[in-house]
Formats: sequence, structure tokens, C-alpha cells
Amino acid sequence: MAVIKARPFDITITPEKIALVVIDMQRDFIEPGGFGATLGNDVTLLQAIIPATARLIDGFRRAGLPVIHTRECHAPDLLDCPPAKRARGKPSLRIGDPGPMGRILIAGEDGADIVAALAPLPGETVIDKPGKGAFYATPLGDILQEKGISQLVFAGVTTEVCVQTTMREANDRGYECLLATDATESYFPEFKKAAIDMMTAQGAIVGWAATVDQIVEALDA
Ligand code: C5J
Repeated sequence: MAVIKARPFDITITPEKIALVVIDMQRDFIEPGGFGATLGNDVTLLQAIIPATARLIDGFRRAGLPVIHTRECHAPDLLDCPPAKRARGKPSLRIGDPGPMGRILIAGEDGADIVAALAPLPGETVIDKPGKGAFYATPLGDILQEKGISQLVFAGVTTEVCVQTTMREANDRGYECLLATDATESYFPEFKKAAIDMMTAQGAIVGWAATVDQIVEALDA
């Protein structure tokens, strides 16, 4: 057992029961020409968290603890993409359209890949998800149950969309959730702050928040 200094209060972790979930650190959200950029967002904001996310992943790997990666993407025939999702917003390219990194948010295309600096190692779980939450229409819940996991550390993008949705799904399923504050980012810094404040309020109503240093320090101890 180890204690992580966290908001709104310290959290005790049990190494055999904890896993890291890195949400959607994909080229389509982080590099120019992808889904995030087609929606008019400044993707450089998200690029800035790559080094801290890499340190967090390294900390879990060093401790021999599970690292799970997710990718938001759809089947090439788009049968798992609700028309309402595809029609949303005013992107210059819609989901499934051909872009500079292949078809936007389609499994197997270059844009759906995780950025090279955070590439999964052989043997690490990679979950492809059609929704914002990583539990919806995926085997994530079964995989965590098989591994005996009850505590989850979250990183990735974007804080108030896929990260927050997944933390809320996990919290409702009984997992203790901790967000790594400098390994998550939003295209809207004020939304990141609001999401963290919301989730940690009321005595960690959705979960806890701590920095990568605070988490890795506890894992190394
Ligand atoms: C979004 C995500 N923002 N991974 N996806 O559409 O947060």
C-alpha cells in the first residue's frame, strides 16, 4: 500500500489493484490535420502533455503495473458511428472523410494511432471505443475485472470529454478514480479546470486529482 498526496484528500493505493488508463492520445486529436484540428481547435495545447504522460506511463511500467490505452475510432463502414455523432459540429472534415492522416477517426488509419512517443508496448491492452466513455460498447469492464483492478489512474485527452466521461462511468461501476492533472488536457483550459473542480468536489464525488510527480513518487516507493 502507498499513499498519494491528492485533492481533495490523500488516497491510499494498493499496487495489485491499480491500473493506468491513458485516454485517446491519438494523432487525430493531437496532430495537425486530424479530427481535433478539423473542429477548429489548437492542437498544440494537447501536445504539451506528452512528456508528463510519458513519465506517468514509465512509472507504471517500472512498477510492473498495467497500462491500458484507449483510442476513439470507428469501423471503416461507420456502422458503429451514430449519424448524430458524424453530423455534429462544423468540422472541415467529418468522421470517415479522407484527411492527411487517412480517414478521420477510423480504426487502422494513421490518424487513429496513438502518438509515437506514447506508443503501447507489446502486451499492453488497447481498447478501441466508438463513444466518449471507454466502458461503452467495449470489453474494458471485463478486462479490469479479470485483472482484479479496483483503482484507476486516468490520463489523456480531452479532460472534459472522453476523460471525464470515462471517469464517471468508472466511478459508477465502483472504481476509485484518480486523475493525473498534468497528464490531461483540453482544447479549452477553463474546461479542464472546471472538470477537475467538478470531479473532486463534494469529497471526491467522482474521484481524486494529483500530479504525475505525486503519483510516480508513490509508485516508486
Ligand atoms: C473528443 C475525446 N473530444 N477523446 N474526444 O471528441 O475527448
